[in-house]
Amino acid sequence: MNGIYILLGSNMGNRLEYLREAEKQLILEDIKVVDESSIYETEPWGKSDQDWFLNVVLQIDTSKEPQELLKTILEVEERLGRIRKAKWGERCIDIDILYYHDLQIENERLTVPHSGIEGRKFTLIPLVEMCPLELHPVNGETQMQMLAKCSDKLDCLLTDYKL
Ligand code: PH2
Ligand code: MG
Ligand code: MG
Repeated sequence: MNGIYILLGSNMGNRLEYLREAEKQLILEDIKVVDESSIYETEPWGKSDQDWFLNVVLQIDTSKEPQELLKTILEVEERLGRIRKAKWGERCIDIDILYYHDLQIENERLTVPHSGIEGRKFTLIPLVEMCPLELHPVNGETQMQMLAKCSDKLDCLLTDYKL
């Protein structure tokens, strides 16, 4: 995997505004957005009794090491008013690190590559759009191969929303 990829998600309030504001705040924190996927409207994964999400993947560039990037992301989530309730439950903004080049990290705060990539179409579809042939550093598969194998049947609809 060449690049740092993050996933933004929102399923509360003005979802598109939350995604836009999150991107703005990240840019203010010395994070450069190199590329962005389309925005997808996605059926809630893991906990179905909640509203649909908007999801988008950003490729970013930053001099921040992973732990420092995570700290910035948590600060931005907090600034946007995120309140942590149920696992997989509704949130006005969620920002997850998917890949940090080929780095593999596993500690109590952070798992990179993100452990949910292979099982979630709302993550794989935007990744396939951006970098179909990049390899997952642990399983060695391309984004496309993972999507082809993915058993997630939840809807992931292309929108024409723009950040
Ligand atoms: N995030 C979750 C749980 N479920 N479902 C969709 N569609 N999109 C998400 O971003 C999402 C989810 C936990 O972070
Ligand atoms: Mg998440
Ligand atoms: Mg998160």
